[in-house]
Amino acid sequence: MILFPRLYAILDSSAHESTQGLLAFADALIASGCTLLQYRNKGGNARVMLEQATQLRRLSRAGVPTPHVRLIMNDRADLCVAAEFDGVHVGQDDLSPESVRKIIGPDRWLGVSTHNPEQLREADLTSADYLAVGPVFATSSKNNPDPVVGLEGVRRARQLTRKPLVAIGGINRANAASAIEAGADSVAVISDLIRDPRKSAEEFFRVLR
Ligand code: TZP
Ligand code: MG
Repeated sequence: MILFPRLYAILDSSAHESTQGLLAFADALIASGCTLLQYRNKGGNARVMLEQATQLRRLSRAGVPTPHVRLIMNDRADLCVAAEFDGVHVGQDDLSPESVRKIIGPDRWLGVSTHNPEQLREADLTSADYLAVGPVFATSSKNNPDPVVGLEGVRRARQLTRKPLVAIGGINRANAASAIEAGADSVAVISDLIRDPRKSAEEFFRVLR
């Protein structure tokens, strides 16, 4: 069983004007103690993605000996391996978990997004290392989001799996503790980290203790 960080920060390339902006954002999060970050780029230009991912990898390995920072690639197993990331996160329309596993090998982390109990039960039977459930609350960070599952969806998910469970979608500093109380091990966040990543991450850590 893996020890799962309470805060799972998502670096969404569309929220940043440049690669430098994305890297500065990641740097602030790492400086605040974030040890699990996902790179998400729905633009889908593979070359840009690999370039940004490679720079994130370099950044995460630079500097003071902070605890190991895990970088997770959204959607793309090939780019995970190419950029020497630590794992991949896939949804219901991406490669299947077992296909991803063949590409990334036994040691990297594999996460799977689920939006209802059926998907969660199915994902629980795979070699996924953690499962995500959501959107827990309304979100504007995802195109065509599935229906909101609420805290009740988190509670139900908790009953269906022993894998680490990540709550995602509309999670902010005000409601994060409620997602953990409902049974999540971790919260994945895009928008509530954007404006002031350092302050925001520190506040997440404070409320998630
Ligand atoms: N999957 C379900 S909701 C979501 C994703 C990628 C977006 C989460 O972003 P935010 O801004 O934290 O609601
Ligand atoms: Mg996906």
